[in-house]
Amino acid sequence: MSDGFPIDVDTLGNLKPLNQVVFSLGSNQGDSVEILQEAVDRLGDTPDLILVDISPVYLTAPVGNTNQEDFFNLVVIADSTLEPITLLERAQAIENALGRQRDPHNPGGPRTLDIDIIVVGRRVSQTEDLVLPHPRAHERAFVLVPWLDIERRAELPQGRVDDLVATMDTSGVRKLPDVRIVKG
Ligand code: PH2
Ligand code: MG
Ligand code: MG
Repeated sequence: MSDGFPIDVDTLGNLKPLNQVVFSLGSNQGDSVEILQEAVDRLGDTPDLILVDISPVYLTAPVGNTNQEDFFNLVVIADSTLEPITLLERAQAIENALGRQRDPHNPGGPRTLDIDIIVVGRRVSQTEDLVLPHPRAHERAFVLVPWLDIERRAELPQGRVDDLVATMDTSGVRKLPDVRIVKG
């Protein structure tokens, strides 16, 4: 090639695939809206990760351990070249920085912040630390309803998210039209 930039094999060798990453965020302790905004800001500050879309915020009845406050939940879509394990480490670092206490006796109990990774592109993972796609996302209205708001064609191995939502009880999730979490 006589003009333009030469293509350098070292550069090509370092290219990493860009994946769509779907996060589910939840909080039912502390000032949840402020905590969720801070969490989204910190996700957006992550190198090699770009925020694409943020869902509306929902107030949701607790699933599992029902003896706790309602949750504020939302879904964040990003593009990233980071490995799933790196995304998990980042999510946990943000949880910890924003005051997450882990009670081993009550793992499903109240939390200031929970950041779960729902999918990383079409990557599958079955490690002790991370299962992808998230093994319970397909049955959780507090994940699927906000996700569908920002991605009408979302899919999981169990089916299209719109079909999954159509057959589930969504009475426990209420959109909060006056609450907005925004890109920083
Ligand atoms: N998270 C859980 C368990 N139950 N229920 C709702 N409504 N929202 C959550 O984010 C949630 C839950 C475990 O992380
Ligand atoms: Mg969770
Ligand atoms: Mg979690």
